[in-house]
Amino acid sequence: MSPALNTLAGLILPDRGVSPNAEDIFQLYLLILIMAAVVFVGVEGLLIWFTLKFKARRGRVAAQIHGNTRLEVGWTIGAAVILVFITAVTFIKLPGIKDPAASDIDAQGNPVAAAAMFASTDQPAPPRGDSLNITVDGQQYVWRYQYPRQGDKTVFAYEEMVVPLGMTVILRITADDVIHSWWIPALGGKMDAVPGYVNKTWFKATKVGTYKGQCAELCGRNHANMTAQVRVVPFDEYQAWFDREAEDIKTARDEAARRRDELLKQQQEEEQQSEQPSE
Ligand SMILES: [Cu+2]
Repeated sequence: MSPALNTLAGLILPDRGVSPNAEDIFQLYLLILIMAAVVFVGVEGLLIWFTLKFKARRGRVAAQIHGNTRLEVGWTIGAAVILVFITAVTFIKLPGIKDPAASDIDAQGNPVAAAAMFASTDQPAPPRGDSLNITVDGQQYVWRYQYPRQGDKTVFAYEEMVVPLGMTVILRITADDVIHSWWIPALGGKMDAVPGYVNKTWFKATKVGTYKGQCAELCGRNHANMTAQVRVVPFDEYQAWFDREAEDIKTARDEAARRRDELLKQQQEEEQQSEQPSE
């Protein structure tokens, strides 16, 4: 595409999806946009043409017309057909948006064969069960991500989520204080983060990169600063990041525990000293 066309597309189109659900949303948007554009150009074109063709002229008398059954039935049926078509396509696309796709890799990062899409009324486990389950917690004004433990390693992160390429990532979304909304446009639709309730959504990134988003529910005075990004990296890089984070968190925890013990001991010593009668 030429630069001018690209700029125009950037203005009127949402981010191109790099996750199957985001791509389905993009295609639905594009389909409805094109149909709406055809209707818009048709209606406005006729309007402008009629305004010029039938404008007032000296000596001309306007015809008085009352109803046209064929035309009226025609545009009623036409509009109905368009709506039924959009509804049908939407329902065809919905399962692919809602239900997690099969992961391209397993928990050890080994590639697995692609599996078929499927439909369900609630979010089921992805086919074959391979997934990375991350809890997303909205807090005024930051996103917190809790990763599943690997052995004795625990990892959490703020603001930036790091995930492996091709892995189906299941998000369990909740909030601590007020309602927030998780949204990384390139990776799928919005999902509300509600205190005391868990909403589920998912994505499977098909391209390495950093995808930005931001809280999509006005949640307080710093709402605008509540950004989020997902960094998609090859599996080995992800595992290295996970191990490093786990190590850092463990070091920080050990250090905090050591300081706590130290303070406790100091306090006990002071108490003992004050109990001793002064001479
Ligand atoms: Cu928020």
